[in-house]
Amino acid sequence: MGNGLSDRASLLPCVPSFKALHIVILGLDCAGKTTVLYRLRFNEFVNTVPTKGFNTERVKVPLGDRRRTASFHFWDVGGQEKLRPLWRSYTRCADGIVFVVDSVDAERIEEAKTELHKITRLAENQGVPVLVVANKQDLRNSLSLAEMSSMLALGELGAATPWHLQPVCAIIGEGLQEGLEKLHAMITKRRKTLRQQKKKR
Ligand SMILES: Nc1nc2c(ncn2[C@@H]2O[C@H](COP(=O)(O)OP(=O)(O)OP(=O)(O)O)[C@@H](O)[C@H]2O)c(=O)[nH]1
Ligand SMILES: [Mg+2]
Repeated sequence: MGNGLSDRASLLPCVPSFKALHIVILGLDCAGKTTVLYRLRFNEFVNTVPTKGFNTERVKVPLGDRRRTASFHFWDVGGQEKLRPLWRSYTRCADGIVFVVDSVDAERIEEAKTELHKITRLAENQGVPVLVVANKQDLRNSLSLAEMSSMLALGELGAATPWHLQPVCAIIGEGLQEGLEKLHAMITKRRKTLRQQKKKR
């Protein structure tokens, strides 16, 4: 577990990760990004502190029938407002984005929407698949998936951005495996399409 310094941030994300998929975990502060990361890495709940820079972990995720696995290299970047300008340097060579939203933070869902649309609209992120994690679904007053989809205006993400909205409880890990399988499928599909387009040229 490492909580890196932000001044190293622009240098590190593009370090070649062999065959692992480069996945960036973004979202507002306190959404549950680091909880997601450590649940995936250690398969247990880890108490977190606000991320001042980033955390990074490689994780092998079982797929489908569990006979196949995929290697993910996750970059969990702090979500505080002053850190958000750094997000762009992490998504520069991303295969996918995991965007974590706090399902009970109705007050800041508009802010989450703005950040989600801002990052997916960047030229270099065109077509990069997004797994939108509706986190904290264990809490009684969490918004429904339909409400979240509408409040985040997922339908307006643009035809170029494949996305999937996944209900999750990061504390116990519920929904994470399913979400990552969906993300992996979207990435595989995109790569296939890009290969076919390249062949046609
Ligand atoms: N009830 C509940 N609490 C959660 C869940 N996921 C995370 N939390 C709590 O939410 C708080 C913030 O979690 P973090 O993972 O530190 O949030 P973060 O998005 O990494 O925040 P920054 O590092 O500041 O960007 C912690 O107290 C977590 O225990 C969840 O699924 N359910
Ligand atoms: Mg964090």
